[in-house]
Amino acid sequence: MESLNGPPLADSAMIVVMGPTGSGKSSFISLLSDEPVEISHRLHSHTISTRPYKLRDQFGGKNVFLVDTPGFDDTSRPDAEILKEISFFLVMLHEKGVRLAGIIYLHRISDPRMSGAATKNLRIFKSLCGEQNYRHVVLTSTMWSHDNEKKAVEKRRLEELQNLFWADMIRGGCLVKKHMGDAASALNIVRELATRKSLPRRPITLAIQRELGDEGRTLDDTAVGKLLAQEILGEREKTTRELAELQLSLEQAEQNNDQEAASSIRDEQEAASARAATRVRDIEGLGVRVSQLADEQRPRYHQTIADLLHEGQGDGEEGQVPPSLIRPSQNNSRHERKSAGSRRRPRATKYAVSPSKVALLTWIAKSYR
Ligand SMILES: Nc1nc2c(ncn2[C@@H]2O[C@H](COP(=O)(O)OP(=O)(O)OP(=O)(O)O)[C@@H](O)[C@H]2O)c(=O)[nH]1
Ligand SMILES: [Mg+2]
Repeated sequence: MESLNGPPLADSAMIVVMGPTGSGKSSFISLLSDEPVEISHRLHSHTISTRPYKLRDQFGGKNVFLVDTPGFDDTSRPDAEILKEISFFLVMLHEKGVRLAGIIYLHRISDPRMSGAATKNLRIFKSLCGEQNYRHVVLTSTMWSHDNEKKAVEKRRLEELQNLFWADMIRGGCLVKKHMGDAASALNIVRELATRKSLPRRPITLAIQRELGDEGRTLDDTAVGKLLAQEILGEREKTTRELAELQLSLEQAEQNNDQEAASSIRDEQEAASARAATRVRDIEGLGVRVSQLADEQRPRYHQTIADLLHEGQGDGEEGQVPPSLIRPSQNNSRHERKSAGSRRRPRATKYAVSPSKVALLTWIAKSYR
């Protein structure tokens, strides 16, 4: 393992925040961090959205970072891409000996039933985490109503979650907590994992960190990779059935000489074929080791770091980012245009770097050269 120089991580702990899209991960983090957190802001897929945020409070003299992650089943990005991004980040933390204090898994209690997306996110989370780490997980319900009648329904929903969907995880040691939407409630949940008393003596090793990092497996040979490949295959079979049905409809429309219907069916066929092809590529893309993942992820880290610096998300501390990592992107024309006519020194010449984020991302991007 490398020594912890550069970012102030030697005496820090990370808590990863996971959960379906829209479960309130970024909002939860924003209650406890002074750094700007993107909430419901669609990040371009060429930047990374697994990002650490330093909390304003310390716990037993330790800095604590909450790591925001994208949810699976995001309509704008394939699950395989999201898994690669999260896995790489987690494995890098492990390789560098950064202490992981636990995981907060969020679930929207206002949802009337356990949707396909919620079930998928939970399954993926369990495989990525591994049962041996359940005692470092806080299952957290979010978005509780203030109305008493609705709250009573939500309480029954929580009981059902505990008795059914979360039962095995609770047996394995997961804690269950309610997040009431305010900072005090969020802090209470973080405290469960971050206080000196509750910090595990040795850093936790998640299943994905062991399999991909320590055992050097390819992502498709990890528990979570296998699970995701199965999910993608299931979706592909659905698309294949859809294509067969569309073909029958097309033949029918042609027999009836209905040109308009035939043309719209052909469009649907084209879209479905493209979806099927993407799924094949997603499965093939999972056959990577961590060094290949690093090659894939590094350009996106460079892009994110450049974006953060240009957006001025630094907290005013002077740069620790090697200039080699600040690669002006092709999309930086907006910034370049802005600074071209200005007398002010362009930001990129004197970095206002947030050590808690930019330096950490830089540090991760430098791995596996
Ligand atoms: N009522 C209520 N709304 C919330 C709460 N937390 C978040 N929201 C809202 O729910 C929406 C989604 O919240 P986010 O924090 O962006 O959720 P996320 O899990 O980060 O979503 P992704 O980044 O898309 O995966 C936003 O409109 C928030 O304002 C909460 O505790 N109560
Ligand atoms: Mg978010």
